[in-house]
Amino acid sequence: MNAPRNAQYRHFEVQKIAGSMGADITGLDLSQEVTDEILSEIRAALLDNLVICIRDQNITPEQQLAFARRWGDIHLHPFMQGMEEYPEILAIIKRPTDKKNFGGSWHTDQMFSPSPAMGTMLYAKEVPSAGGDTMFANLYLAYESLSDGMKKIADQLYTVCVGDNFKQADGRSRKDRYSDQMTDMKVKDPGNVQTTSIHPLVRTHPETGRKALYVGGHVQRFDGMTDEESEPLLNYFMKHAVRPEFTCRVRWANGTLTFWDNRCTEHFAVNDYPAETRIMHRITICGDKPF
Ligand SMILES: O=C(O)CCC(=O)C(=O)O
Ligand SMILES: [Fe+2]
Repeated sequence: MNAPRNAQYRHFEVQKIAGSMGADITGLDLSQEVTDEILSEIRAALLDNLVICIRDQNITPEQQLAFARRWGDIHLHPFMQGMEEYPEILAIIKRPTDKKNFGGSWHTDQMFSPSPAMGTMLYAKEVPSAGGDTMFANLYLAYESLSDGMKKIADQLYTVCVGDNFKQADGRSRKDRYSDQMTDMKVKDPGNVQTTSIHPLVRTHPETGRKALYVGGHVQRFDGMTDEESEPLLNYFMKHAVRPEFTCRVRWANGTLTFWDNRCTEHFAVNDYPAETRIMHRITICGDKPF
C-alpha cells in the first residue's frame, strides 16, 4: 500500500496530491543518467501512487524516448499518426479554435487492444494559463469498494472493447470526428491491427497482484450480452469507478512529465480552456494481456 510521505525514497521527493492516488516527484532530472537503482525507485513510486508527476523537466524527444524504453517496448497508437521526426511520439495538440480535445472522456489507454498499454507518459510542452488538467481514477479502489455480492458478479464478466465508433460518439468514426474538431491530430487507418478485444472486467495487476475494476469508455458491452442488457450494469460500474474519493487531478506546468499505470487507472482530459493552446508529447509503453 501507499508509503508514508517521502519515507522510502532516497533519490527524489514524493508528495501525494490526493488521498487515494497520485504524487508529485521533485528532485529528479531525466536529462541525466537514470541508473537501475533510480529506475526501480521510480517504479516503486508508480506502483504505490498509480500516477506520478515528475516536475520541472527539460528533456528532448530523444531523452523522453530513452526514458520510456527503460519500461518496455513502445506501443504505437493504431489510429493516431505520430510526429513526423519521432513516429513513436504522439503530439497531443489542442488549438484555440478546436472545440474538442483528445482523451476528453473517462477511458484507459488502448483498452481495445489485445494487450493494452501498460503505461502512458505525457510530457507538457505548452499548457494553458489555467485549466487543461487531467483527472485520474483509482480502479483498485473501485473494485475493492464493491460489496461481496457485486464483486462476485463483476468477477465473472468480460467486456467487449472497441477502438472506433464508441457509443458516446453518435456512431461517427474517429476520422470524421477528429478531422473537423482537432485540427492538428491526424488519424490513420489501423490497417490489420486488432482494435476490438475482450478483457476480464476484473483484472489482476501483474506486478502488485491487486484486482482492479477495468472499465473505461471503450467498453461497448459485456461479452455474451446485448448492448441493451449490458447498459444498466455498465453505467453503474462506469459511474462508481470515478467517485470523487477515488480520483486525483493533475495540474500541469510546462516541463511536467506525468506517467500513469493504465492497468489500474482511468483518466479524463478536462476541456476547459477554449481560447488557448495545449501541447503534450505522449509515449505509451506496451503492456500484457489482462488476466
Ligand atoms: O491530454 C491529456 O491530458 C490526456 C490525453 C489522453 O487521454 C492520453 O494521452 O491518453
Ligand atoms: Fe488517454
